[in-house]
Parts: sequence; C-alpha cells; structure tokens
Amino acid sequence: MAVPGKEPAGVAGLQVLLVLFHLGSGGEGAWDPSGYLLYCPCMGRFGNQADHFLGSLAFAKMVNRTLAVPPWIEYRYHRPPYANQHVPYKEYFKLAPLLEYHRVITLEEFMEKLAPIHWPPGKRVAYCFEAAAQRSADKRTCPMKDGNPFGPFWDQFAVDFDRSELFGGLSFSASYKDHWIRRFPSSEHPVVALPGAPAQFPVLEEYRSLHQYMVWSDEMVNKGESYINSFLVRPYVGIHLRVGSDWKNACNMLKDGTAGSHLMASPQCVGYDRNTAAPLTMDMCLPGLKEIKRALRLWVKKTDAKAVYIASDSEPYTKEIQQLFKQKIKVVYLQPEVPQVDLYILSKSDHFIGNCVSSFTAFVKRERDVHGRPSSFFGMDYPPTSRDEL
Ligand SMILES: Nc1nc2c(ncn2[C@@H]2O[C@H](COP(=O)(O)OP(=O)(O)OP(=O)(O)O)[C@@H](O)[C@H]2O)c(=O)[nH]1
Ligand SMILES: *[C@@H]1O[C@H](CO)[C@@H](O)[C@H](O)[C@H]1NC(C)=O
Repeated sequence: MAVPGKEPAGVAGLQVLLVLFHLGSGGEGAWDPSGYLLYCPCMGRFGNQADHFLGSLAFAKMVNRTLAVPPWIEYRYHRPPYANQHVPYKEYFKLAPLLEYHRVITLEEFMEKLAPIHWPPGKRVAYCFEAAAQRSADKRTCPMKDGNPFGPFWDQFAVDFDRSELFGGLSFSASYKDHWIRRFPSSEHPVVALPGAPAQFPVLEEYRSLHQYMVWSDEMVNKGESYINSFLVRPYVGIHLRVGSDWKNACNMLKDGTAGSHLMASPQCVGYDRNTAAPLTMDMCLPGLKEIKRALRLWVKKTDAKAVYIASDSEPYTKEIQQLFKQKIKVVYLQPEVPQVDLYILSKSDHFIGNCVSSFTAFVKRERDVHGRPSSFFGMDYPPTSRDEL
C-alpha cells in the first residue's frame, strides 16, 4: 500500500489526502503506540543472521512491538566493495508475508520516515545487558558501536546513541514476557534498540516454523528458477558441503568430546533436548569424500535422480562426484554470485543432503520442512522429524 512516488501534479492534493488517510488508519507511515524494536544482526553470516531473525520476530510479537527488520550484513572482503555490505531484507525476501505474523517495518523505512519525528538525534537510547555494559570504560554504556560490524551498521543510518538503559535478570525467552513489558512499557520506552538480536542461537524449535513467513522475493525466484531450468534436470539431489578450513576447526571440538551433541545448528538433526539428543559424529560435522559418496549414491538411487547440485563453501568435489556416476548423472556446481542462490536451488531440490551443524544448511532444511520436501544429513540418512513440523 505504498503511496506512489511519481504522480502528475494534478493529483498532488489527492495524494496528501491519501497520506493523511494512511496515518489515520494505522497503515504504513503511522506511528505505532506499542513501540518499536531495533537490533543489529551483528552475529555471524547469513545462516546465523537468519536464525536470529526468526527469534527476533517471535520476540517482537511477544512484547507486542513493531519489529524494525534490519538489512543483512554481508562481509564482502574478497570482492568489491571489500567491506561490509548492508543488503535490504527485501532484496532476498518479501516483506508482506511477515505481516501475516506480526507488525514489521524495514529499518531503512523506520529511519527514513519515522525516526526524524519520533526518534531524532538526542533521543536515541541504547538497551543492553548490564554484563555487556561492564566492558565499557564507565561500565554503564552499551557497546552499540564498538568494533565491526557494530559501528558500520549504525553508521549507515548515521545513528549515534545518547544514553544507555541497562537491564539484568531477564532473558529473551517467552517466560520473561511480562517482565519485559513491565520493565520497558512502550509509553516510556517507545524505541528499544539492541546491540544484538533478542534471540537465541540456534533458533528455538518452536520458532522454526516462522520460516514460512520468509518468502523469496520475485527477483530471487526468477534468478533461481532460471538457473534450475538452464542447468539442471529433475529429479535432482542438492547437497551442501561445509568443508572449508574454518569448519574443520569448528568440528575439531568434537574430537575431545567436550562439545556434546549440541554444536551450533546441530539440534536440527540430533534433537533439541540435550538429554535425549542423538550423538553428533565427525561424519555429520565434517563429512569426508567417502561419506559424501555414500550418501549421494543412496539418495540418487532412491530418488532416481538425473542430476546433482553441489553448493560448497570451498572444495566442491565435482570431479570425484562426476566420476562416481559416470555419464549417467549431470553434476552441477555453479558457485553463484550470492550464497542465497545456492540456498534457493538447494531448497527446491527433490532431495537435500545437508550438514547438520551448519546454520546455512538449517535455512534450507527449514524452508523444505515448510513446504513438505524431504531432507537428510551427511552421517544421518533418516533424521527424526521435529514435533512442530508442518
Ligand atoms: N555460496 C555458498 N556459500 C556458502 C556455502 N556454505 C557456506 N557458505 C558461506 O559461508 C557462510 C557460513 O556462515 P553461516 O551462513 O552463518 O552458516 P554456518 O554454516 O553455520 O557457519 P558459521 O557462521 O561459520 O558458523 C555462509 O553465509 C556463506 O556465506 C555454500 O554452500 N555456498
Ligand atoms: C499490541 O499493539 C497493537 C498496535 O499498537 C495494539 O493495537 C494492541 O492493542 C496491542 N495489544 C496489546 C495486548 O497490548
């Protein structure tokens, strides 16, 4: 319901009326008296940020504040602009489906349309845990802009914080709902801005289904579908290889046995309850070529696949996989310009084999669960289905 930007001069009056109508009816552009929630997606890359986004969406609904949907932070150090890039949510996903769940506005729009009137410089309060403020020089200032990506994130909107509001004895979980509302009533705290997401990592099991409101943008659908149509044949098996050197280090934590079954995104396959979680093995965290071939052989046969799509953080093993299937199967490795294209193509595959520990895989797994598409993991062919799956 955006008001059109370019109109003939004659309808300018009508447009003013429309704007007034929008304000009066509580539509876009109107101030929400229940307040706003702002946060920086300052932890991790896309998979981590997406997990945090779902939890933040749930938290915003819980405290009944409009969520200011932040841009994604991309770390583009190997290609231009060789710095953090802030990519609008809308570039990859539609905003409207989120509104079916809860009130949202993009942070960009909040800053452009609402902040000048309702959150002007001088009135910008930072909110954080006492423990976080302990690290500051006066021990009372929230570390909103300390370091990367915190500073650049708020700088893109020219935001500085004027004072800090500290809290303790609270957590972002649902049992603290009333505490939050009592501690920060919207009448006195209209805009709550946080240094990080008001959410847990990985996303809680009960919030996984919120993924249904993350709907690909038309641009992403067009791009993804055109790749699928040009390079792939159905049925195809999609695989996510998370095997790079940073990942090897993470998986080494399994070797000394201190990590337990829960390591990063692993609850998605071992189970969310620590007491009953299945063991997390090295094959699940860092599948070797032998395990990759085994799982592929199994699922290509089962699904009668004609093609394999490989997404990888580094080594794609294209040659080895092509050799495994001779000329019978088309093996495709695209290395697309943005990882979201990999996520899209993996999401649409006829079967998906992911890396249980990776939140990049977790995005694909959730997307497929929402649409009832089957997935498995390296080292675990038949993962248990979680109770809130659709
Ligand atoms: N294009 C592409 N990029 C990938 C792939 N796997 C990993 N990456 C990149 O590596 C990043 C991994 O970070 P996350 O998305 O947060 O997911 P994660 O696997 O849990 O990894 P960590 O953040 O390192 O814990 C992704 O966001 C991508 O930028 C892949 O298969 N294809
Ligand atoms: C939640 O916020 C909306 C929008 O401001 C408001 O209409 C509604 O009454 C609020 N609900 C509660 C329970 O406070």
